[in-house]
Amino acid sequence: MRIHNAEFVTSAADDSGWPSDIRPEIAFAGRSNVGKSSLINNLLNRKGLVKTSAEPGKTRLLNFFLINEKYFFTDLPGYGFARGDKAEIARWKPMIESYLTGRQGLKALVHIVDIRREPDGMETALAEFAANAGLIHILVANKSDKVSKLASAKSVREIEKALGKKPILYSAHTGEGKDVLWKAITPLLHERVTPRHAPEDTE
Ligand SMILES: Nc1nc2c(ncn2[C@@H]2O[C@H](COP(=O)(O)OP(=O)(O)OP(=O)(O)O)[C@@H](O)[C@H]2O)c(=O)[nH]1
Ligand SMILES: [Mg+2]
Repeated sequence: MRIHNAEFVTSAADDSGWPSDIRPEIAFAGRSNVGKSSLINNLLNRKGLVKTSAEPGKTRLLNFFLINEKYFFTDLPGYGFARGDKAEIARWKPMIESYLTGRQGLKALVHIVDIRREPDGMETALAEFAANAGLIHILVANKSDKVSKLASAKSVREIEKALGKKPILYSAHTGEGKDVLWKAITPLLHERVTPRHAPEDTE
């Protein structure tokens, strides 16, 4: 897709801060430091649109970006920057979960993992949560430039085994995988926005 416009809209901790207009929306989530913000910049061919950092925990709020004046991309805060920190999880979980279940217009969760890291229980929980919330779950293994072809094939098998699907190989530094990810996202942007219900409403 040709990106003629990409702009930051707002940051929010909860639904009172989400943009009020509803458009097709794609969210990007994953562990802290996996390269969520870098990947969004790479996907949009913008260098500094989304703030990135070598220090984990840079993105603390939900950040909304308006793309081509038509779609929202949301950069979600990462989890796991303070390993096992209960206060961190207590802040992160409701912020993400209420967004994933309640945000009208949200079509898909792009779940980003680090190619070098075997997925743990947090990753499985996020994938399951997205599916239960009725979202399309797109799995991406980022930082492919950091490993050899051989090591990356092995990691892909491990990630597939843990999370039940083959990830799209991506490098936010070289742009590997960009076309494949756009192919997965583009049709969703052209779908009609229909009301979503939290899982408990549908029973
Ligand atoms: N080699 C390599 N480094 C990457 C890649 N993507 C991101 N990085 C680096 O990883 C670090 C973290 O990147 P961010 O994009 O800030 O990661 P994030 O997931 O948004 O992090 P939080 O906001 O803290 O959750 C930075 O130093 C990036 O330059 C990649 O594909 N390859
Ligand atoms: Mg970030």
